[in-house]
Amino acid sequence: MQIQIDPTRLQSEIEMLATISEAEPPAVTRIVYSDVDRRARSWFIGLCEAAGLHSRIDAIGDIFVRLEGAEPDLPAIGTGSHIDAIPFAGSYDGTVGVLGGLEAIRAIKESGLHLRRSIELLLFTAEEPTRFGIGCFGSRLLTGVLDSTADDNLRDSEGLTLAQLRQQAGYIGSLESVRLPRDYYAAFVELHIEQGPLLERERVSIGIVTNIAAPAGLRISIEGEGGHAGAVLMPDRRDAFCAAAEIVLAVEKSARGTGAIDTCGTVGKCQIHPGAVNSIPSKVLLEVDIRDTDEQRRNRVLEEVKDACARIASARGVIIRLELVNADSPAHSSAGIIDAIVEATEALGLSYKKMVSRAYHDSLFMARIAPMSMIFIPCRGGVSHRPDEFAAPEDIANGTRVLAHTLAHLASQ
Ligand code: HGY
Ligand code: MN
Ligand code: MN
Ligand code: MN
Repeated sequence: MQIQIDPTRLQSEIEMLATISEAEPPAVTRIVYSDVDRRARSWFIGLCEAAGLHSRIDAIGDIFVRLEGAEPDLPAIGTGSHIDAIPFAGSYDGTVGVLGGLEAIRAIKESGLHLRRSIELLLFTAEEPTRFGIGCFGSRLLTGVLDSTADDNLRDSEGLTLAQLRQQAGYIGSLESVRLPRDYYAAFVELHIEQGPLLERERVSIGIVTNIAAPAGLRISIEGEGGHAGAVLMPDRRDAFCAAAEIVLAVEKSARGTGAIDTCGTVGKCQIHPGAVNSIPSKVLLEVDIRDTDEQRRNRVLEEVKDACARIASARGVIIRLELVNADSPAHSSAGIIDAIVEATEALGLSYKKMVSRAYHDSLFMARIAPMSMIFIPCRGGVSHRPDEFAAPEDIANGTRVLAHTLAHLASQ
């Protein structure tokens, strides 16, 4: 089954998409429901239309691009990823899966292959947590992990709700209409850069994901007592930022202390109030990301952080409040999908390794409604979420070929 992708076309589209950004190249900033996000989406729909592919958009902006099969009522084979990017990210996280997915579908269409099942590319409205503090809110709504209360509960840093933002972006309709039925897809396969160093280090072309680590998000607010940096003497202080600093180190200590390399703890966001150099911090807000391939081990870290906060609060006389934003279960790939990817990879004469994904992806949630796996390609130095993120054109082409052959194989069944 020979399917010819067009690597030059694909590469130029990846480079073009990278220019639709709020940040100066090579950095990419593209937050969901921002103007650049909207521009990127309409540019993408233009590509689909130019390829003669119909698309539909749901009530939060997820874009579905379908290549009809001979039996359109059968559950389709799904693929997809995201184009939203955290501030000062790179050009490849998510976009390889969206544009590689489009290239795979175009190549299958151009090959003249008539397949039983439809193949559907899904551009998830957002995968990154930047806007609402929770990752994958699109795929959570698509799979019922979040329900329609998200319309008012998800609120960004300016206090705008999901309902307001999606309507401003022109996405109307009820949130209930977003949820996909359980048998909507017969399989879901996502192409993504590894966001880790293993494939490059071991000179392996393709990663086949066996399981996706489970993320948990905490919001921790610390309330102390502010005051003049010169007037309030050290013994009289209840400095919220010093308490926060102890919490940050407690997160690191607990994540390092599980004895497992798969446990990660990060405090990636910190807001200090009032934020003046000569004023003692009275309030601090921390956002914490704790993840692990083992759910129990990850939950133990959550408990240890909670205990540390209680200790720090009483020792320092500050008030510490914890809000659990999310604590998701890990996802396991389906053996059948892994086999299909292995078969396509071997048929293309490429090397591969089975591996864990420590980054989370929309596939973490799609696994709840369809058998899933992921195809990884190497990224230079394992770097991601940085402007110097890089995937070689040959690796992107290899990943797209494997995806195309895997989708065609699954759609013929
Ligand atoms: O954080 C993650 O794992 C994903 O890149 N959003
Ligand atoms: Mn990312
Ligand atoms: Mn991603
Ligand atoms: Mn087979």
